[in-house]
Amino acid sequence: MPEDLRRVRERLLSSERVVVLTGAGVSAESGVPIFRGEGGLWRDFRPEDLATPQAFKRDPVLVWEWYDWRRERIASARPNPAHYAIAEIEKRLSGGTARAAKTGKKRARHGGPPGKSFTLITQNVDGLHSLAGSVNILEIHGSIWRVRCLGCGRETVNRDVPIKILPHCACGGVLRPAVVWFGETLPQAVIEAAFGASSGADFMLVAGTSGVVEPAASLALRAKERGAFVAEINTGRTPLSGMADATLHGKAGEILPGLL
Ligand code: BV8
Ligand code: ZN
Repeated sequence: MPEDLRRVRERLLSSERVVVLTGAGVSAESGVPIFRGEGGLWRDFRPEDLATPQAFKRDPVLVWEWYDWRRERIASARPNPAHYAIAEIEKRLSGGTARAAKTGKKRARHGGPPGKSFTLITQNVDGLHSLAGSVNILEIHGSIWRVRCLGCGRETVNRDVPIKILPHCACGGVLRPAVVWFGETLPQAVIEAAFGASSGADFMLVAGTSGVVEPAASLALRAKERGAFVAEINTGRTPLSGMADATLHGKAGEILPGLL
């Protein structure tokens, strides 16, 4: 086993408060297109051009065509070994939810024997982490399967593939994807939980993110500042690579199972 992988594995095994931060690279091997870099997202648009309230106001049909195309791709995607490995790490840290259920002891949401905790913070909106069995998840950019009415504000799950464009709410209002767009603040409670978990972590794994989007990228810096061991898994270098204690170069779906 390569030296750096062994080092990260040992560190993970001896850690109590583990946080994993994921980006689109973790879903790449499930066939879900990443945002930046080769195989980038859609026609010749940049996410910053489409994932904004201004873009939706200007051309809601174009933005819905983009989300409909992604929903279609995601609907036929399955979790890959990276998703399953992250779910397994959580299970081991929370003493295996199955065992917890057997002892009947009610474990706190974060599960885990006293002192041990696991939090998954994902920028991904595809829902593949929960499909793979992850439980304690903070979806900081929302979910592509939830929609919100611009009229009455109601938020519901909508899994129509394809979705009728332009979708409307029963109240007549236009529906938008319930995701966080550029220039929009992340839900206060979710971002507080994410910074709280990152501040208290003794180990953070950052996998498959280009580390350019804020405030997600700052979560890794926060963990590092507060003394966590930060390991990065990525096929390329990112602005976070310099501060990481270990950088595992390669595909998340191949490296993560090696950590178990
Ligand atoms: C906010 C929507 C407060 C959901 C997304 C100026 C004005 C206004 C704001 C800003 C500004 N300057 C900066 C900002 C902040 C802005 C921002 O960060 N801009 C960036 C572009 C500079 N952020 C915001 O606006 C955030 N809100 O700050 O509120 C505020 C409010 C007003 C004014 C100021 C501040 C909101 C951020 C959320 C934006 N929403 N998406 C959706 O449609 O999905 S972001 C979008 O990028 C996705 O959500 C995605 O999750 C996210 C990050 O991308 P990654 O996940 O990292 O994916 P990417 O393709 O980039 O990289 C993939 C990586 O994987 C690569 O490194 C690749 O090498 C690697 N890889 C590929 N294959 C594999 C792999 N690794 C391992 N294995 C593989 N197989
Ligand atoms: Zn409505």
